[in-house]
Amino acid sequence: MNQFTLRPLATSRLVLGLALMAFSSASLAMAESSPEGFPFVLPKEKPDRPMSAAMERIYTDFEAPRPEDNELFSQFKYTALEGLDYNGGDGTITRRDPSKVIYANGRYYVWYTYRNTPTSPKGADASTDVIPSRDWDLAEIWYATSEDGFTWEEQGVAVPRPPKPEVGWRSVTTTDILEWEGKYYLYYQGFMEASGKRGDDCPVAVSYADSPDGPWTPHGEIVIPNGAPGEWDQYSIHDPYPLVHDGKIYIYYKSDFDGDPILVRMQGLAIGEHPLGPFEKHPLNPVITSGHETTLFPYKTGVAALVYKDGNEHNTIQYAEDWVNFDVVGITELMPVAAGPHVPDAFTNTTDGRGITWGLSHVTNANGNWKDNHSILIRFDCDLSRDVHDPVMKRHQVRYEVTDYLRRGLTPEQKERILNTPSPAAR
Ligand code: AAL
Repeated sequence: MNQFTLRPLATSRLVLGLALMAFSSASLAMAESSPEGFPFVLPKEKPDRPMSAAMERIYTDFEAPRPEDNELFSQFKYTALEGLDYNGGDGTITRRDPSKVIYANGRYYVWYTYRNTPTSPKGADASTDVIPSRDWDLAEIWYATSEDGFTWEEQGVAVPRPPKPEVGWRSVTTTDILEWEGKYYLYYQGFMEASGKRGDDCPVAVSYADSPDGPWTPHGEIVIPNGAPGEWDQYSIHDPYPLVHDGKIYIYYKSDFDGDPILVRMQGLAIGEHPLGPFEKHPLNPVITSGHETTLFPYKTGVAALVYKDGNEHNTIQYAEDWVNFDVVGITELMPVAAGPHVPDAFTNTTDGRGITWGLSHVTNANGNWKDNHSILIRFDCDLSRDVHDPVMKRHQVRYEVTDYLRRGLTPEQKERILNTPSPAAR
């Protein structure tokens, strides 16, 4: 071995040393050539440095710069319910639009739209006194109870269709529950004609009881009326959703409006001091510009909302400190539709809302065949709670299978348009 041949260990140390020197001088050069770059470790608090609008936003609009730490972000997991029969899915039985889930008398309660008709829905023109126009036509409000939230026992009808011409004689649907001063109130859509004749038109009515098991007495009057002609909510007052805040009853609701070419769906708020009204619509209505069925829960001093299906801000979780002016605070996917969460502090007039971890929701056209159209109730779980931290729920990638992509293929018209559009090179 001559003096120029180095032992292997010495060689590797020399190479490593040279590499470290090269790296540090390169990084030093970078540092000297430009101001300090954004740090490698994402700051948990907003850093004091010039930032892009997007970087500013994750510190100003969201509770934390990353979803894993955002209490108002969650994925959703789903479980089939046990105990409810759907006639083999032939479309004659539907259960949909569940209420919030409450806990009373040592068990859980849920109310929902129940339709049991000789046929599946056949459209407004073919509808009769026994043939439904739509999935929620000729329906009643039924209820079920559960010990664990997974297996449910149907108890039967809570609010039947009243005789004509009382409000809801055609169909009573899409209910939600309020507990107030020891009494129970069910708010629901009261149809006076088959849905689809003009549109999905209805006001909101209410029934009350001393027990969640009834018997329920209809108030017999409209409690949230349709808007005046030309107003956004002139035809439909849907999805009444009561919460207690500031010693009052806040009822959020949805309306379908415009319709050129398709309906716009937004959500409003009506506030009352007594469960049977009067309720005053908020002057800033609509208060949520997107979404479909209403789903909200007290959170800290404000209220959070699950906003899904429609509008620019669908697939978002929103928050209003003042219960009126909502901001997007989370973005998620595969959200529960028509969700009725278990909200333990829905009626406690809380200023320290704890959030939610589960509830019931629905899936429409449950067997994928509009000929047998019906909906089913399912359970959803999430971590939108200040008292739970479930990292699995905080994952921000919902995995879809190849089949999920491929079953959303082009329509024949789209394929034809694409094939008949010359490529830029051919123009
Ligand atoms: C639901 C709700 C209301 C509508 C119809 C039944 O998802 O928005 O209840 O009227 O669809």
